[in-house]
Amino acid sequence: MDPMLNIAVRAARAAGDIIVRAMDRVDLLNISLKSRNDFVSDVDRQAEHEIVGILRKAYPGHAVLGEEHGEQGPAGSDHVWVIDPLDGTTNFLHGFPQFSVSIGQFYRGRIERGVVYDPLRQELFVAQRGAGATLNNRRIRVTRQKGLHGALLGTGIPFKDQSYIDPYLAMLKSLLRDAAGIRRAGSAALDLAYVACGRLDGFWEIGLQRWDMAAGVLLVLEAGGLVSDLEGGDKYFDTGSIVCANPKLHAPMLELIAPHLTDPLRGRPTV
Ligand code: 2AM
Ligand code: CA
Repeated sequence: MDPMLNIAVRAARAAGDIIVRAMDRVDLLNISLKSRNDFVSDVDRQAEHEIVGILRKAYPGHAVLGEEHGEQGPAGSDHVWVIDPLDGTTNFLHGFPQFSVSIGQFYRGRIERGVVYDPLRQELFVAQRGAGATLNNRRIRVTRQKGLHGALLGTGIPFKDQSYIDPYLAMLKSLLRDAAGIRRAGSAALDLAYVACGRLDGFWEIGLQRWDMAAGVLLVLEAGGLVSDLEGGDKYFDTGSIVCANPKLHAPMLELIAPHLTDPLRGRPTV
């Protein structure tokens, strides 16, 4: 395996071990609120500390951007690791078994490597630009689902700023008319991984952070899918809004989303 991916996988598994070990003592954890409905626990911080330690030891010249500790390492490095130590913290704190570790590696601003790890199911999703995407070492691909009829979609419901709830619900209403079903599982990184491996036909969400998306975006692209912002452009990392699906389903999803776009949604909503 590519040496950088190898390190990323080791770091993701180490963080996953910390998370799983903590699962049966969630009631003893120190939990605080970062902002409305946005929780963080000791486990998030410990898992991030572990990942950063492994990455920085292997690559002291690389920078790291983590959800909990922000930026570390040399400023201006060409290599930046973008990590979410526990994606789906709310699920984790409720014992709802859907969360993941997400590690993406950028070179000169472009995502090159991505690892999403589900420590409960021990499912390891890995992607490298130009080299495809795998789940537990087996090649994965997006589905061939042609349109919305019969499609299974994933999404995220805005949880912070309620002012986005109306346009979001209008989108949801349009999409669920034809879809076979819509799931809100609570870990954006895993949702993206599920699109990549064909468990979901498509996914959209507004107000994500770079660390929620980085690795998952590359998984979808390398599995043959399309990724865009709500308007079909490539500003998903800047706007935090994302639509992804197999190439045949992506345009029909954008078409149903377009009538409900408001000006704030074209920018960077903090949902
Ligand atoms: P997090 O657990 O790393 O914060 C799904 O909507 C995404 O939003 C998840 O990737 C999750 O990442 C983030 N999120 C933060 N707070 C949330 C909440 N209260 N409910 C659902 N998702 C939340
Ligand atoms: Ca996250």
